[in-house]
Amino acid sequence: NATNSAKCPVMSGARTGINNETKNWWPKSLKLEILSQRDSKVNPLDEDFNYKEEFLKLDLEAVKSDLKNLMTDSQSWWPADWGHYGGLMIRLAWHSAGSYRNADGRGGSNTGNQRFAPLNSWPDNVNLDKGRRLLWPIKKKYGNKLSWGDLMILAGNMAYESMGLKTFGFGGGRVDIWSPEIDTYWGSESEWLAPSGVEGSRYSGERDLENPLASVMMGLIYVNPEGVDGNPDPLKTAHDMRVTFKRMAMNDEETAALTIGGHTVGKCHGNGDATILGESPEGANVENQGFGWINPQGKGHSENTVSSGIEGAWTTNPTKFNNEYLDLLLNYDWALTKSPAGAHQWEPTNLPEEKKPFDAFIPNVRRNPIMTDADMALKMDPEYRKISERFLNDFEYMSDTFARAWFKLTHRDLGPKDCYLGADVPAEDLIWQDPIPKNTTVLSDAEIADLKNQLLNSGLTRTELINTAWDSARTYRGSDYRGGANGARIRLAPQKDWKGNEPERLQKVLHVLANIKTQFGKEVSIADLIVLGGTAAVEKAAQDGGFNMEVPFLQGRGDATDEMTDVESFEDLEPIHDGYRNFLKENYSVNPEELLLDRTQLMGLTAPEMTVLIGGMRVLATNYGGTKEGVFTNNPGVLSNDFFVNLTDMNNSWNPNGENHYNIVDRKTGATKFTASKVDLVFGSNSILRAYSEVYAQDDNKEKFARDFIKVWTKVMNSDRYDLK
Ligand code: HEB
Repeated sequence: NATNSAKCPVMSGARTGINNETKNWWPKSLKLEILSQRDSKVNPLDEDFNYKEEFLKLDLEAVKSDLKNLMTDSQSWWPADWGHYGGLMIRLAWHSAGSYRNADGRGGSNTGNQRFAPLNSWPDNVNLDKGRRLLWPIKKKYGNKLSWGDLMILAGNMAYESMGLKTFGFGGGRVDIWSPEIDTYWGSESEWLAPSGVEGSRYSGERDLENPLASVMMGLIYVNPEGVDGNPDPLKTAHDMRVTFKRMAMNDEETAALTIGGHTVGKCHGNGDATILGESPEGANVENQGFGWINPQGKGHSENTVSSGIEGAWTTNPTKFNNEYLDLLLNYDWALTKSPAGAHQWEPTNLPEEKKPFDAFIPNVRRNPIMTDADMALKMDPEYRKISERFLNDFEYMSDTFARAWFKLTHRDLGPKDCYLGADVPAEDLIWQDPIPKNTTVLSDAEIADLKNQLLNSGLTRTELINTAWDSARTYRGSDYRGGANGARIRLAPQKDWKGNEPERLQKVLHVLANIKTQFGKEVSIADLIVLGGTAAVEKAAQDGGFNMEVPFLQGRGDATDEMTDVESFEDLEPIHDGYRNFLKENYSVNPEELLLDRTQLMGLTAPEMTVLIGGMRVLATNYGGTKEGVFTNNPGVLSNDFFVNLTDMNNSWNPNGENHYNIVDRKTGATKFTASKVDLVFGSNSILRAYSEVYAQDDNKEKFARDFIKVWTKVMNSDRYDLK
């Protein structure tokens, strides 16, 4: 009967739209799940699947030729403008790469994250779902050998090649993720495209954009095409462009080249009412099958397409890579108008009829070209103007600058060149790839043992050796595979002067290492000596703790030079906090334990790994400046599970004593035994971390603790060894 069939079946865990998860009851509980988002259980590929091996089996030339054919193979469900999908494919690639930001290395094209929310449904990504669906037959054909991440970028490249640009090259190697990223902060506004000034706005002061954000609004890739907060003013837009492109380490020339080269092809879409488009892909009904923004007007596509709301092409021949964009922009006058969708755009007032582009679908009808406020910025802003004029007068220079900037944009987050795959990888080394010279020396076991002895007997303390190794390795981030111990850039500016690296101690250690290097009979890199020093010291600390364990050492690191180092873009890698050494450069509005979590996620460690690493680092007395917080042991410098034993001991009480400072007090005697920071105590207060701490405090797990610590230490030291992977 009706009542019965309407009854809700029991399905507890799978119910959507219910807002009472633990996080909602207790918003302060730590977001530990960012450390397990890449769990193998969400990955449908075989456990031993290796993308690198698969990609190398790919017939890249065949894919490229299929992609070129696809460009002009117009499909009835989403016909191509002027019979060429190039513009759409380039915008797809650009938006896939353009979410990258240099501050934390997150975003970008290296994960294929555009398949998932929120990016698949960002207002700025409107109708890119069509682009990915057009690529599906190619993805289906080449399967595991070609990731979505690689396919989207390669499609952009082939679009350019088929329209006449000689691209700079292509490196494969982007490994797809299988669930949305939950570690990336995209801003705290709760409204799409919220203007500045609203609750949670990313702007403060005189238009200071919150770090690490690299776009001006929630749901945009960079700047608002209609002007700051939708108010046209090319000079103000120029400011926003400069700031946002800088956030991904692009200078003025690169920014101008990218925008010019980008808008040399394709068009904007706004021939209709933008307010009546359907839901975005993530919010749409099942029958839409992941398609969003269904357009109920006219054909719903072709000449009725509505995407950004701006309408028109920038150039006379929008399927050709040429210099028409700058000819039109600089040599003619432009006035502010509105598109059929009501969006602000600029149109020429004195352009001869024959320079107007044809309609993308209706034969023999010419339309006014358009410029967005961002395009006008390249004409009105004095700095951009100089660059634009140089490009107008030297198309070859413009093409080369663009090709290089496009390569940087699309490969910025792929890591060092060791990570690039395929026959189209350009031979030239580029400074933003953080090049490291190859080290071809091979040291024998005896030579390594000899060096270890020298390091341990050099007069340096265990702590000095361990901290130097740790500091050189901790800059590693799995978001864009930058940083790490290889290259020994800790010797160079800007790293040698970072407060967190304790410059004085660092110089002292480097001096001793340099002497060992000079006196050693064979070529050995400082990068290897730094890591070997830490490794030897950890091994000694383990032995003193009664654990006869070897700490593995992988040789072969090279030493980079100043000429190979892009100082400015390295500044973003400065550790302004490091929970592993109980270090905070300043007091931040974010909790120290949240900062630890963020760093841990970037380093690619799990929550149990974070736990054992903290416990080990504390008893090894590695705190910044030699402070005593969290050093819950009477034998500092000796590897033991004392941190966990004392943390979980109910004979102690934990008393706040100033900001981020606690006393560990003996309940019976009232004596203060140890002191602690919030980072230390969270391992006893957070219920999940406490569960891990208990594992390492257990009497039967003393040896497991030492083993696990050594394993994670080794993982951190080698996380950037792409030359071996
Ligand atoms: Fe861009 C399109 C904006 C940059 C490339 N763009 C577009 C549009 C807009 C824009 C609004 C329209 C969309 C539709 O469809 O509607 N952009 C912009 C801005 C910026 C840019 C604001 C910043 C400045 N782009 C850019 C870059 C690139 C590009 C960088 C590359 C390189 N775009 C592009 C293309 C297109 C566009 C290709 C076309 C698409 C089609 O055709 O579909």
